[in-house]
Amino acid sequence: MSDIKKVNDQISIESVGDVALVCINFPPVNAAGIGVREGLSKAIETLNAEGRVKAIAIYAAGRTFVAGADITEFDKPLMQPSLPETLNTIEASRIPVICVLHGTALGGGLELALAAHGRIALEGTRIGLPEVFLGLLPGAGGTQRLPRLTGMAFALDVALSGRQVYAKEALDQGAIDRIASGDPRDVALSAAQEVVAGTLATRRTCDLDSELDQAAIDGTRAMLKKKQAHLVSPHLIVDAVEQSAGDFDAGLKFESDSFMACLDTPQRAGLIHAFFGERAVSNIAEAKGAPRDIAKIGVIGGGTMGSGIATSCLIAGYTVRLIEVAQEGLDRGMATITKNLEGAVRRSKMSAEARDAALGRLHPALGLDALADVDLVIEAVFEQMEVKKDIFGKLDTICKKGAILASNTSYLDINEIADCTARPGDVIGLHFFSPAHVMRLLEIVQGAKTDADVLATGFALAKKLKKVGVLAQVCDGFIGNRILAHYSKMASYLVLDGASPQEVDTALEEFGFAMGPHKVGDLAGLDIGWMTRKRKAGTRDPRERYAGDLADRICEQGWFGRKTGKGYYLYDDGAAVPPVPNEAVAGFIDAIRAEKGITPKTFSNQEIVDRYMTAMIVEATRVVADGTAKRPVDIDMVFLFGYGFPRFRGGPLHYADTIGAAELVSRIETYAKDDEDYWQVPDLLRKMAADGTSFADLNKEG
Ligand code: T1G
Repeated sequence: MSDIKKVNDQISIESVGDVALVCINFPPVNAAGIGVREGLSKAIETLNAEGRVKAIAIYAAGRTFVAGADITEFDKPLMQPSLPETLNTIEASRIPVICVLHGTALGGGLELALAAHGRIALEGTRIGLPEVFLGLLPGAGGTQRLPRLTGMAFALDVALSGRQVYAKEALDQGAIDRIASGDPRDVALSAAQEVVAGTLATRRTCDLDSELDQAAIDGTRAMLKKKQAHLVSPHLIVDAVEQSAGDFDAGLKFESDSFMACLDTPQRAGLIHAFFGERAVSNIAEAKGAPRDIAKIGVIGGGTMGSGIATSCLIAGYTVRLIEVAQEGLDRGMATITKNLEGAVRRSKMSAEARDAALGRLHPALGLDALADVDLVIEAVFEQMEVKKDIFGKLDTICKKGAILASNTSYLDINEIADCTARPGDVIGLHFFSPAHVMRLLEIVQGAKTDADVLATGFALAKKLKKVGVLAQVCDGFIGNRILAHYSKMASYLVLDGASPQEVDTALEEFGFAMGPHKVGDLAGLDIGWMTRKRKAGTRDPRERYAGDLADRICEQGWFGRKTGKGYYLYDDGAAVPPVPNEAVAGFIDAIRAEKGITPKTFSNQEIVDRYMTAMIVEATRVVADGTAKRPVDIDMVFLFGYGFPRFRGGPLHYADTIGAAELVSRIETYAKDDEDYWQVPDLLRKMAADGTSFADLNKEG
């Protein structure tokens, strides 16, 4: 016989004999919002005051146990009880309290479980402390309680990596006490009854000791100094875990103070913007239509892009037909896909069985006729309009009615391609980023005649491929490459005007980029840009300052970067040593400056960052203003997921808000004194400066 009583909209108590089951029900992920916190506190206080039951089990309804604090509350005033207070109430309960976990018990959700006197996880449960992804540290006892159960080394690994830990590992490490199967409520009932029967031991985590593991602490500090010096929260996580070796309450206080310090950092704002932005970009009307059914995908082109796209589709479970024009190319593509899948197994991204199944769904073929029965074609051949138009003209007659015809072009006009078919409504741009089976960005390019369900299918495909789909309108370079084409000139201008390539790279790496633009160019191959410049030579605007002098001179030596051992830097074949500047480049720079009568200036790191970032922001503003991108947040996500923009900065336009439109306008006007053609204030930015509005305001307007 059970009696269910609602504490509030999120929390209910079910009394069954001498145990009580507390159910959390706050869709979609049972985030620990104010209602959950109030309800849990009240439930525990009431049950202790009544003293009727001998054990309490907390579980959650829906898809997952508590997935963390309610991130939407972070920009609002703190509402009591805080999560730490709620968890301390649970831990102090006279009646033993256990938690039953399922789905993803993350952040505050895991901390809730750690504050209980015992933990049971259903099979398939994952636990984790992803606060570090948000520029935070566990702020509700995680840094104090987890080490008491598992030791410092595991606690540091989990809190700093933010990774999700499967139940088996969590059990082995002592973070949970048992793995069970069944419905969360039924497992909660039987576990509570076991507590009463004495067959399931319980103890307060705060009563345990956390043994100082100095080696783990010191080793972690050394790693962070090298890899994450510019981030705030990881270092505080180590400090807090170290404090767990001391007095529990003092440790909680240290953790709380550290958490509040992180809450105010621009890094936290940037990372939270990234978290919600990743979801917002596909949460748009264009993505909501009913998608077409896709099961078989044809990929045309077995080169780097085509193989990467095919790999991504295979990993997602699709059947893939790989098309090439010659057997050699087809064999090369098949070999690349096989290697990509082996890599996925090696990185534990897929099992060996899944790899074999994927290879079983891969069907190579010569010629386009093999595409008659596919649901979607993704063309990934050479970036030449004539080649693409010829292919799409043939696909139009070969492919079945309703098949979607997509081009992976990185900048060509989708409308021109669509118009060489009798079915422009079925044509769309799906711009993947190399390596396509690793990079998460997918620019979904809407042609003027692309059907609504085709667009929706693009977003559904992105989700299935675990990619971040961003809507882009047709223009040269769409969103990312159009903006890149503008600000990459700034890196060249800075070098011609006085900085060295390595000074530009160092300044931008200190800003947070993993690699500066010259190292990126060397990695990608300088010949790619060289070919583009030569292709565009005839149409280049004579008024514009040419940015390719130095790169052309380097390429004319046959130096294309890492693949030739020489570029802006020198590369020691296979050696793990960092690249050293190519001294010959300095000679080219001096010669070009002399030819152009340039007196070199000195640029501080900040000046380099300011000019480079302002150039990026200028073109990004234009891309928002002309509607190529739907909102500023869409551009931010393009740069986080496709261009290695430092995630803690939130993206170029989130970063722009930390400077402000008025200051940006003033900077551009100052720079324009040296080059008024390159430096022009976008009308939208001037309006924002006049109105005192931000890109965040534009995001809200949608
Ligand atoms: N708070 C508020 N909303 C959240 C949320 C959260 N913690 N997590 C997810 N959502 C929303 C999300 O925005 C989306 O909304 C919907 O739920 C489905 O999410 C004190 C301070 C749990 C693995 O960082 O990793 O605890 O778009 O699309 O792919 O120490 O959500 O539908 O309107 O991602 O199945 C720590 C973040 C917080 C976990 C599910 N926790 N969430 O993935 O669904 S800080 C996290 C996730 C903290 C304490 C600290 C994932 C997921 P909408 P979704 P999913």
